[in-house]
Amino acid sequence: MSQLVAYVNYAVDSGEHIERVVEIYESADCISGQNPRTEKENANMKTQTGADKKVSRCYTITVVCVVVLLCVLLLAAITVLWIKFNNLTVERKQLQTNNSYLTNQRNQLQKEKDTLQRMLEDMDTYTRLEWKYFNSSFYYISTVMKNWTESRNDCINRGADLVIINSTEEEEFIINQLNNNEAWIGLSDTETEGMWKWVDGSKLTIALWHETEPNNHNNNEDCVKIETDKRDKKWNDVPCFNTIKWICEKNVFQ
Ligand code: GN1
Ligand code: CA
Repeated sequence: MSQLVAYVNYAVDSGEHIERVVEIYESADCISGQNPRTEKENANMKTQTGADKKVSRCYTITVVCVVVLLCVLLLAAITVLWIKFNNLTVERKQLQTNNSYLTNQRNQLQKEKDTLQRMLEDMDTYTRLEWKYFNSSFYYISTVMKNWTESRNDCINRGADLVIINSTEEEEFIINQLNNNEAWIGLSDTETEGMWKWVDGSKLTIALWHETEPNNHNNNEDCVKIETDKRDKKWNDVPCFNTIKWICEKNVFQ
């Protein structure tokens, strides 16, 4: 049902011309088919249609404005998010770089910690075993006598090796510990005659031979002992099968 407002003219007794408004409710179908509008009705309808158009235009403009505003806001939001995303990407790359750097640092520190831990444990162990400490190394002087190879094996079994002498200070320290005895040191030319090598494969850094040594006496002297009981307390090459005491060395950094 729709509402139709109609103006009806009445002639009354007093001769006055009165207009009354009558509200008629009827179906739209009925209006279109059976009751053609009067001119006034049509004019009124036109007036209403114009107002509707204005309202409609106003509504359209409002909707367009809102849509444009929303688009602008959306664009702004996308731009802000894009900038933030790029910043986060850069930040993430930096964090990844930092992370790998810190991971390396941590691994390195972990290795250093393990080394120091092992050193402390070694120091504790060799101190309890009453090995003598000098300049980052512990020294053990045997109480029994063996040939050069067996002596070396004994040192290895103790977590060490035959002593390697790198300085006159170290030599003096060892001589003081030997108490006028002689002992094997970790020097030999078993592989090639005359090519003296320490047990770690290194060559001589200092040569503390007695003045007439090494002489490879009887062409059978490939192993070296340190002599403190006679002459000038220095090195002499002798047969490797001789049995004497020996000196082991454990460097805390190895
Ligand atoms: C000789 O003299 P003695 O025993 O201290 C030799 C050494 C040999 C050693 C072998 C001057 O020393 O070179 O290694 O025998 N000394 C000389 O036992 O020939
Ligand atoms: Ca000799």
